[in-house]
Amino acid sequence: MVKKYSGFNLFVNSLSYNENWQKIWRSPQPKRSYDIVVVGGGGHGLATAYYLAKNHGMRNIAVVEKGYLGGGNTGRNTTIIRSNYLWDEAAQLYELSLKLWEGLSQELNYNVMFSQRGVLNLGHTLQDMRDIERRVNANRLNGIDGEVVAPKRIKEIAPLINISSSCRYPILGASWQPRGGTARHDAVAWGYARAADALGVDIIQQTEVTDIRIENGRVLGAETSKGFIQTPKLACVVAGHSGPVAALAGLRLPVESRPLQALVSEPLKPCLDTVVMSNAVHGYVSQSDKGDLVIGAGVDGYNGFGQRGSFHIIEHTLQAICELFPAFSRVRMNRQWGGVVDVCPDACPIISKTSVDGLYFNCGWGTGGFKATPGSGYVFADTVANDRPHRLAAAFDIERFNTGALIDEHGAAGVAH
Ligand code: FAD
Ligand code: PYC
Repeated sequence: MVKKYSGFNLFVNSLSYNENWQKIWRSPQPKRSYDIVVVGGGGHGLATAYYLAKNHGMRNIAVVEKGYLGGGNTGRNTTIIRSNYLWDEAAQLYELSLKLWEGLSQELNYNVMFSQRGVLNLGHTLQDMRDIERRVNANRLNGIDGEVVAPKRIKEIAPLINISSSCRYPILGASWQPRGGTARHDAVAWGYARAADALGVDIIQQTEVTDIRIENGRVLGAETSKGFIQTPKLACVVAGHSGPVAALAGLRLPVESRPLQALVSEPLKPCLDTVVMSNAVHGYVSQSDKGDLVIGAGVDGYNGFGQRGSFHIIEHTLQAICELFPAFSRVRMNRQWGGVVDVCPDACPIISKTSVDGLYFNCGWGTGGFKATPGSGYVFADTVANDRPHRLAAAFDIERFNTGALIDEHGAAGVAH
């Protein structure tokens, strides 16, 4: 039951450094065995556990997280949500996700602050505009909202943007997805965690999976920093750490881990109530509910696991943002950070069984997996529960790297890899 707090209680509890506050999920010690262990307590792992419990009636599940919930890319991303991908397979998966976002606060009874403020993907060259037209047409054939808009309309949507034709990369148009937007990243992790915990899922933080025990081609369980946990099904959702975790099972995944940075400004009065992305000048920006400008760009140009990036990327990103929004050149930046994203050669995820029975991977979301959190958890839970790909996950099986049936979404990924 959710405890009610009066204003006085709130005041007293604030002085207790949260000690008396009701915890919104339990922190159990790991049991000796579970029916399924999900490795990784980011949004995707927590959503997977939630849908395993909710849609598949499974109760004996653990989520094992080496740090704290959402401390990976989930809590480090710029929270842009859209479903305007080019190819049917990707568009349908991201659109499932967008539909789930539309009811997620109600579903979880937790405000994930999903805000459908629309997303503009700008075009600066004739080739950009051809690509945008092709993508918008493909989206509409898939029943996904989208239109091609001209600079005048872009200026109405984002009045501070510079649509002058005399700048270095003039804006020629954009794709506009009104149902796209943003959500509050840590609320997504916490909302799924609370709902999963209420269905009996054990959420175990500060516990690293250090080895995967396999016998006769089957998973037996995971060695962790809190001891061995037996399980017939291990579902790995560890984003930038997918390569090293797969190596624990002797597997090599077609992913590369790269730093991806973001930064936020000092808080401003409301001045941008949509999301603007530009692949050509290379930056994206939205304004958070606190007023900060939330800004990002492309991945750093080298592989690595450090959650930081190179200074020249920050400089380049801010040049791009100032080119689009000259007024922002006077804004001071507050904080900068990096995450580690796992990038597949076709800029699409892997949602898949593996050659080891009972071992599953959901990874390779690269720079764009936050938007997919609900849909990814939904189809991965179904895949793991039934030991066969969900209909919308089938095209994302790891086998595509053997068959060559790649789904090239570099264009729609909107962020350079
Ligand atoms: P994570 O949140 O990274 O969770 C994986 C978890 O696994 C981590 O918490 C980690 O600690 C844990 N883990 C790793 N190894 C182990 C182990 N051995 N044992 C136990 N636990 C382990 N996507 C968008 O759609 N829109 C955006 O605007 C966007 N912007 C981005 C901006 C930045 C700066 C970054 C870094 C990413 C961005 N992304 C964006 C991508 C998005 O953040 C990710 O694709 C998504 O959050 C991945 O979620 P996840 O739950 O799979 O991974
Ligand atoms: O995939 O839309 C996206 C995105 C925006 C910023 C980072 N990724």
